[in-house]
Amino acid sequence: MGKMRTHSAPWRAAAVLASVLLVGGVAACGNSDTGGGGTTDDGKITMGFSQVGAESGWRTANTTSIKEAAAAAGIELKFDDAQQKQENQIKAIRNYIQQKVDVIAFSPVVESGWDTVLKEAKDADIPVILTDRSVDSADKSLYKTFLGSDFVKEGRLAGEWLVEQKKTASGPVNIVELQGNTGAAPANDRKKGFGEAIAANPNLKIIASQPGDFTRAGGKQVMEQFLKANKKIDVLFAHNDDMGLGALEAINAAGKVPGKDITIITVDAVKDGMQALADGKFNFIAECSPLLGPQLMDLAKKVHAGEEVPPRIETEETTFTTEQAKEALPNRKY
Ligand code: GYE
Repeated sequence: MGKMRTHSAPWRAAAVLASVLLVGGVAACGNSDTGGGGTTDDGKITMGFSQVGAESGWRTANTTSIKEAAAAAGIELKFDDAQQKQENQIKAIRNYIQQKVDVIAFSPVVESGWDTVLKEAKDADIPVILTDRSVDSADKSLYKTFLGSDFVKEGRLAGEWLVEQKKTASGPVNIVELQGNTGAAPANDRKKGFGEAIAANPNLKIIASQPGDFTRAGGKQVMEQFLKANKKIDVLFAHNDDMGLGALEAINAAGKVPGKDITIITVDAVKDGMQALADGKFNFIAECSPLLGPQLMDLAKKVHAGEEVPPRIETEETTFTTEQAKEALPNRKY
């Protein structure tokens, strides 16, 4: 008996520990809406979505589109706002892997540095869909598809319009550029497309180019610097409407007339941008549609069912002049 007693204390401690762990485990599972499994008992698909942030009108419209489309498609959405930080996105994706969601979708804030976490999702057999922005991973098997715009094309359309406008210019045309957040696909690609297009006319020169992080505050602040440092600015190319709208304040404060003294070209065509264009403060917008929700939910259903999907699905978009903006504005959804 005595012997048993001496053994029973550590054994009991181990048993208590085991039951604590067990209860902890059950509690952890209880916290997850999926009960630790992928598809819930009612057959609902669960999607874990990591959003870039809420930096622009485009982003807000994109988030609304995704939430509404998930509800309409009967998909349970777990949504995380990464506040423009890659580390937050990686954390959210790891959480989704742990929760064993059925599908992970995300819009990568920057292009590089995703291989490790994408590999973890692949090893866990959870399909990943890239939406809006892409990654630069060489291994394309790390994700099922990329749904979004052709950002190089948007930059090129903006540049081609400017080349046409300035075809009779006899002297230098000084351009300043407000870039999106450093390392983001739309910042890299819009810069590339625009640069390639304006190379057609050696008079067109980018004299300054800085990130304004796709925000109004960033656009205003960087435009102020541009105006201080450069006497003659003929054109502003902003990688999105919000930065262009922020820049309007700086241009007005400097006593210049936006749309006249400085030609303004942006990308997105959200309502506030279209209004500025209709009012003649902007001169041209290359559209980028944020309404990706319905297509994303369709793709989620397909990859969940094991169906093949095309590796790249491009959003359809157009461009707007002032006249076209006036016509389109009343029916604009975002
Ligand atoms: O143009 C900008 C947003 O990734 C296409 O991100 C998106 C861009 C969009 O902040 O307004």
